[in-house]
Amino acid sequence: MSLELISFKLCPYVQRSVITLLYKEVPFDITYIDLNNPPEWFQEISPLGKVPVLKVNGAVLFESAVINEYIDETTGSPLHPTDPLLRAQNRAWIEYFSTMLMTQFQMVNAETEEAFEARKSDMLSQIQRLESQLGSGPYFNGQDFSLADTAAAPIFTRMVLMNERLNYFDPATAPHFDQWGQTLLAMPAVKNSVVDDFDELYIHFMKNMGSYISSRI
Ligand SMILES: N[C@@H](CCC(=O)N[C@@H](CS)C(=O)NCC(=O)O)C(=O)O
Repeated sequence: MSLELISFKLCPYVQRSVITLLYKEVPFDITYIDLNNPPEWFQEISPLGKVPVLKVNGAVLFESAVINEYIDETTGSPLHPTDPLLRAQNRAWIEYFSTMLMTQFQMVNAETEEAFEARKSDMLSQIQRLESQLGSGPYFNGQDFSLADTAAAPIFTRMVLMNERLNYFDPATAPHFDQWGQTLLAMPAVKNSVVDDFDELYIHFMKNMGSYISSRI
């Protein structure tokens, strides 16, 4: 099976698929594009103009949750739970993590202090709701690493860099969430899921957004 992942270096949704592929030790090629100036071939194959796109022997898949399930179903032992109720719950939480990623982006993008504070408050509420869902770990479902973990890890990759500079989240307020993040960030599949200069690129991105936080980074 030939797999080619179409990526943008800073995209958290692509990162989810990279984590799944690395964790399952599946060989793949990765092609980076500039989303500000997407090539014509990409616009032709990506129905929503978004990454990730996964080309499977030339066939196109899009949407990170769908791509991850496809990778999971066709390689190695499944990461998604086998119990249908737990699997459905995991799918719902994966959607929740997508909302958190969007809130995180809105924090970066907020033009005014007021808008930033509103999005920060959304993020902290979302963390609290998630905290009440988490057990003692180490993973989202307890002992078993799953697609829910691969979908949540990109939140932590960015949150660490933001929080070092903006100090908006106190780990003591959500200890399970914090511990879970530390566990995920220590995993080789997560560490290696971004480009080597990711931190510099993300900080540059925040600084040059022209948003409220740009001057505070
Ligand atoms: N729901 C999509 C979201 C993907 C997404 O928003 N990708 C962003 C980059 S991180 C994108 O390609 N944006 C380009 C655009 O919206 O034009 C998924 O989970 O794959």
